[in-house]
Order: sequence, then C-alpha cells, then structure tokens
Amino acid sequence: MAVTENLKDERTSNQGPPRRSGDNRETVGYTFCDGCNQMPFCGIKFYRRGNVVTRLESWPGYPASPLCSKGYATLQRLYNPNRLKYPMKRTNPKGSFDPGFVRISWDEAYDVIVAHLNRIREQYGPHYVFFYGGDPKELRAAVQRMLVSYGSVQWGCESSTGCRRAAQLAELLTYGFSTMGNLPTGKTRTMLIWGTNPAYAGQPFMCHRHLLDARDRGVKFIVADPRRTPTASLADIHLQLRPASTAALAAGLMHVIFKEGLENKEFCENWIHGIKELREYVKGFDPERVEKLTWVPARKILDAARLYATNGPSGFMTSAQGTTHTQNAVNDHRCILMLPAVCGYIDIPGGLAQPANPLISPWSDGPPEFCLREKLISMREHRLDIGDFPVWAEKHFEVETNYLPEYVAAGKIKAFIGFGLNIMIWPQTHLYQKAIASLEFSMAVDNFYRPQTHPYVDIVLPAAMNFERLAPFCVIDRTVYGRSNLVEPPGECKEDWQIALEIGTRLGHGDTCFNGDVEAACNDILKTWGISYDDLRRNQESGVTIPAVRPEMYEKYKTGDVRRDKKPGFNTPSGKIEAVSLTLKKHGYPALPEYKEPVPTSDEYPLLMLSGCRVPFITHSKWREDAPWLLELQPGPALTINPGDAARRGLEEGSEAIVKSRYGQIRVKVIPSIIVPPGVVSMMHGWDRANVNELIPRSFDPISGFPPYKDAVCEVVRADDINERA
Ligand SMILES: Nc1nc2c(c(=O)[nH]1)N[C@H]1C(S)=C(S)[C@@H](COP(=O)(O)OP(=O)(O)OC[C@H]3O[C@@H](n4cnc5c(=O)[nH]c(N)nc54)[C@H](O)[C@@H]3O)O[C@H]1N2
Ligand SMILES: Nc1nc2c(c(=O)[nH]1)N[C@H]1C(S)=C(S)[C@@H](COP(=O)(O)OP(=O)(O)OC[C@H]3O[C@@H](n4cnc5c(=O)[nH]c(N)nc54)[C@H](O)[C@@H]3O)O[C@H]1N2
Ligand SMILES: [Mo]
Repeated sequence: MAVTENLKDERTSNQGPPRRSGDNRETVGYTFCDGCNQMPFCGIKFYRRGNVVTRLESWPGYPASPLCSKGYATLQRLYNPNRLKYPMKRTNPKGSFDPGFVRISWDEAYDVIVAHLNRIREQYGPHYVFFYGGDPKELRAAVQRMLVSYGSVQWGCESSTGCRRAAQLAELLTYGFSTMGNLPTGKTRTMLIWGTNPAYAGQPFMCHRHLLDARDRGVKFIVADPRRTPTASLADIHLQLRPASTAALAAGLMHVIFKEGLENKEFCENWIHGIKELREYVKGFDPERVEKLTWVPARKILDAARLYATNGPSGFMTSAQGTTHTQNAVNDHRCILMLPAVCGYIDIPGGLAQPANPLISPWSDGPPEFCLREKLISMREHRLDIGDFPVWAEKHFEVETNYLPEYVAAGKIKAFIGFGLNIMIWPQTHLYQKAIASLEFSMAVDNFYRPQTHPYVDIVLPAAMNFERLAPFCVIDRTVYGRSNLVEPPGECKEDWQIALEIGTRLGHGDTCFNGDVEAACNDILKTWGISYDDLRRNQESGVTIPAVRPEMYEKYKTGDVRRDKKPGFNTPSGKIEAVSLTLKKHGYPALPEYKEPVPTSDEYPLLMLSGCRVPFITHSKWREDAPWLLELQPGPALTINPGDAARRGLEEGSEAIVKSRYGQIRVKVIPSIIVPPGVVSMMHGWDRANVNELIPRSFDPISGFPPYKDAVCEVVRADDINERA
C-alpha cells in the first residue's frame, strides 16, 4: 500500500503542481499522438482548463506534422465514457460471455500478480512466464526492464508476431543492416516503392508529401503493389502483381537487368556474395514466364527493369510488413532487397543510404542498456522459439510468438502478462484465446475492454492515455522532445511505464525498476545523451538536438565504418551483401531468395485474399468505437472486391456478404472497387465482430514464423443466399 501511495505523490510532482479545481485559466501542454504507432510519433499541442483538455492542434515547428484525422480524434477517445478506469478481476469462468469482471484495488491486483509470478518462478522457473507487448510500442522499454529484472527471457511483441521483424530479418541476413529504405532526396532520379502505401499508412510528414514533391521535381516512380493505391497512382510504371508473387517479380526484374548488362558490375563482383548463383537462378525468370506467375505484363517488366537500372541513382522504399505476410516471407523480401544491390545503389546519395549518425527512435526495440538487453540475450538458450526458428533466434532478441498454442499445450508457459494485448493479431484467434485461457494466470493492460481478448484473462488493468503520461519521450532524427502539462487520468488509470515498474518493484527489484518512478526511468535513458527530462521541459517546443559525432558519409562499407571489427565490408558472415545467405545455409534453409508458389485457388475458394491493408482513419483493432468520429467514416467491417467479381456474385455497394475460407467465415459489407484487380479481395483486420484472422491458415513462413495474412484464398457470397439456404 505504502509503495503505491508514495508513487502517486511522486507522480503528481513529476507533472508540476496540481491545479486547484477552481483554476480555469487556459494553459498549454504538449504530447504525442499514438494513433498509428508510427515512430517517431506526431506532435500535439493542446490547451487545457483545470484538468480538462479542451482543444488541440499540430505542434508548431515539430517535424512530424500536421496531425491527421486520428490525431484530432484522440480527444474523443480521451473522453470516451467507456474507458477502463479501475483494475478488475474476473469472477466467472474464462471465456464466459459475461466474465463477471469486478473492480478491485491496485493493491489487490498487484498482490495477485506478484503472488503468481513468485509462485511460478519457484515452482517452474522464470522462463515459464511469457511477457508480451502489442502494437502500442511506447510501453515496451519499461516492460522489458521489468521482465528481465524478474528473470524471464520470454519477451514477444506485435513486431515479432506479424509486423516488422520478418522484413528486418531479411535485411539483416542480406545487407547486415536494417532499413526500410529512404525518402527520395535531391539526387534521386527514380524511386522504387515495393508493397507499401504511405499515402494511407505513413504520417503525412514522413512520406506521402515528400513523394508528391519528388514527383513534381521529375523523379520517376515504379510501384509494386497488387492494389491501385494512391501511392501506386504516383507511378510511371505500376507493377500490379498477383499477391504473394513478390520473389518471382523481383527475380524477373533482375533477369532483365543481367541479360541486358545493366547491373553495376563492379559492385556485383566485389560486394555481393553468391552473385554467380543469383545470376544462374534468375535465368529461369524470363519476362514471359514471370508474366504468367505474377500477372504483370512482360512489357512492363522490361520497362521497369530498364528504368530502375539506367535512370539512377534510384531510391527504394519497402513496407514494414506488406511483403512478409506470405508463406515465403523472408525469401520474398530478400529477393526484393537484391535489386538495389545488383544496381549498386547501396549507401550512395539519392540511393539506399544509411545514416552515419543514427539516433534512432528507441521504442520499437527499446534502448538496449535500459532494457537490460545483455542479460536477456545471455538467457537465450531458454527461449521457446530456439528450436523452431533458429535463425530468427540468432538475429532477434524478441521471441517469435506464433506457436504460442503449441508452447502452452506442451506445458512450457504457465502465465501470460500482456500489455496492449490484442489476441485477434493471431491467425485462427480462437486457438490463442483457448491457450491463454488455459494458463494458471494471465493479465492484460489496456485503455478499453476488448471482447476478443479480455474474457480470457484473469486481471485487466487500466492504462493512462497520451495526454496523461510522461513516458516515453520522442526522438526524431537527432532531436529529443518531451511532454508537459499533462492531465490527471480518470479513475485510477496509471501509465504503462508506472504499472510495469511498480510490478517490478513489488517483485523485489526496486533497484532496477526505479522504485516505480517514471521520470527517473526516462532520465536513465536521457543521460546517454547528457540530458534529463527537465531539459526537455525547458526546450519544450524546439526539443533538444544531440550533436552528430561524425559528418554524413557514404559508401561506408569501403572504409570500415560499418562493421564492428572496423574491417571494410558489410556486417554479414561473408562481409558482403549476401545473395547466398551463409546463415540460412548453415541452418538448412534455401540459401538463395527462392520463389515459392502462393497458396493455390480452387473452385471452392477462387479468390485471393489480402488482409490488413491500411485505411487512413483506422489502426488495427483500435479507433473504431474508441473514437466514433472515425467510425462515421467507416461504420463496420468492409471488404473491397473488383466490380466484375462483385457483379458475378450478385453483390453491389453495401451488400451484406459472407467471406469464407477453409478455416472460418465472417460477415462484411461489400465495397466494389477497382482498387483491387479481378480475382483479389481485400479485407480489413481488427474488427472484433468480423475477425479476418479466423480465416487465415496457420501455415507459417519457415524462417520467420510469420502468418500468411496476405497469402490466403477465400470465397465471397451474398449473406441472404446463405440465410435462405439455412
Ligand atoms: N490479417 C492481418 N492481421 C494483421 C495485420 C495485417 O496486415 N493483416 N497487420 C499486423 C501488424 S503489421 C500489426 S502491427 C498488428 C497490430 O498489432 P495489435 O497489437 O493487434 O494492435 P492493436 O489492434 O492496436 O491492439 C493493441 C491493443 O492495445 C491497446 N492499446 C492501445 N494503446 C495502448 C496503450 O497506450 N497502453 C496499453 N496498455 N494498451 C493500449 C488497444 O486498445 C488494443 O486493445 O496486427 C497484425 N495483424
Ligand atoms: N492509418 C493507419 N496507419 C497505419 C496503420 C494502421 O493500421 N492504420 N498501421 C501501422 C503499422 S503497424 C504498419 S506495419 C504500417 C503498414 O504500412 P504499409 O505497409 O504501408 O501499409 P499496408 O496498407 O499494409 O501496405 C501494404 C501494401 O502492400 C500491398 N501488398 C499486399 N501483398 C503484396 C505483395 O505480395 N507484393 C507487393 N509488392 N505488395 C503487396 C498491399 O496491397 C498494400 O497496399 O502502417 C502503420 N500505419
Ligand atoms: Mo505493423
């Protein structure tokens, strides 16, 4: 009890003197939008009276600006009457329609959590507790600090389930560094954009505006995407490929480049390991064959290859995930990554440059020292995924989560601690619900009650929102920004960092968990740059810029500025970019980025299904009932289908339809649209009343374990046809 009360006092003082209730003057505060969890986050300047945020605007002069619809809707989310406000425990059996959640005190919640964690550590060992963080990445650092203090190695997150890490694994294996590409610069003459649609999914400042400007400057665009997105509309050449045929298209482009001698021969010979094998391999991918495999006309393959290779330097952008939601995730992505390599566009101005002085936003991985990374890695042998995904376990410290039901069934997990947990992330969600429900203990921390997740856990804790929390601060390029003048959260909500650090403290790790003091935890990270949160407050609008340690440099692989051992070359086993991956070879995987046929259609399931392509005003399972302004833009689950396919099924705009696969079915509204080509449908993810992930097979990519969210087949029928038959 005493711990909690003390912490509450400190927290209040962290945020400046409490306001008197009669104090109704308007004051200004600053925070970040967590609407789409893009890092770095967009900046919000807000106005408050008393404890109420009354209005907001884009933070002037802040680089991640202006705000989009989600940013403005954060106020409606903040004051949503359905917010979780108190800790709760379940009193009816897990999975019940009414789980009978009742309010409890923080003390009771912490007592129960700590008792279970201590008991499990005694009875089985600390690695039997699985810790998980969903898409809200802001909380990850503190949760990791807590779980490593406790002594578990089992840390998984949304990135290690279905987002960034499979593409990143491909990058690390192929290039030895991590990159999603760059925005075009003044030197860029052609841009290749593969499987990403920043017009909808990226912050306005991050991408689309820069792409439009580049287009106006005369930069040429090649966009590979099965859909006619706004990003594809920038394209001089739109490669509208069959979903999940990525590696065939990339191999086809290289076929043309090699055949016509357009590659950068010097770079290929000196800096690509396995260039001979790659040349041999892509010989089989002539444009006519690739047209059959990918649906992209041979003429366009020729034109795109020539434009990309001859009108350089060419820039490059790929998705965090669009190309890795297939059963061949890592090799699909590896094949795309070979394109900038064979043309020698690596680390040159206007091409795929790597910053010489990265000060990366720390929230996706968490800052290594703060997260006690060394200790986490030292426990690697206890990882659940080490046998199933050895290459992954070598390169990533986060555990691959997709075999969770199997690990639970084998008795290897006894408790599950989820921060920002959305069980719908997993394909065939019901298996994960059942697995989590079968554990000896589980809990979740969230802003709202989530019917697909919370009935399966024992305790639900209420998290504070972005206007109410101090952590984390934000990093953009080399500038660090803080928050100020925060409001008190409703009820008894606490910020995620405080919850994690308080659990750690109650487990007996007050020393590593800052006795629950969030500002002290932030300062521990900020001190790396010689600053504190107070400095951020003093420089609120401008932020604090950390000077670069060395000038910008290019072709760093030639000078020994890339590898840890300071030898020239890349950070790969061969020291070169690896067309033939020595790490994959060592573990018995295909060493070349081989093409694998996507899952075949059949008479019963004749349509290819993309799932989870982003829309501008919704993020995953959030932003629906949370902020009804956004719900007005799209009030329910919707499926886009090509108008011809719709007409053949008697479907029109707004028709109710059933989408079904071998694994399940969901009810949706139909939007006939040429955004998708014939034979392809696109369904949003994250709707609790129409969870598309129940339709996705658990056929995971063997290297990364990623689910094939965009490599599945289905059929769509009118809902009343089914009703009539029933
Ligand atoms: N079919 C299909 N599935 C997909 C994808 C796809 O393209 N297709 N995309 C995948 C990708 S890339 C991603 S990133 C994942 C999404 O990852 P998820 O983790 O599924 O993301 P969210 O739906 O945002 O859910 C996170 C939960 O955290 C809660 N939350 C939000 N903010 C906070 C906070 O500050 N604190 C706490 N404690 N909780 C909070 C939300 O209310 C929600 O319940 O989905 C993946 N799933
Ligand atoms: N508004 C909004 N913004 C978001 C999010 C959100 O939910 N809502 N989510 C955030 C998150 S967590 C992420 S990971 C990013 C995702 O950001 P993006 O990756 O840019 O978003 P997607 O819409 O999934 O874009 C993937 C594109 O890949 C295409 N695609 C599908 N299959 C293939 C294929 O086989 N080959 C190729 N070449 N292309 C293919 C799809 O048609 C789609 O247009 O967005 C972030 N921003
Ligand atoms: Mo993501």
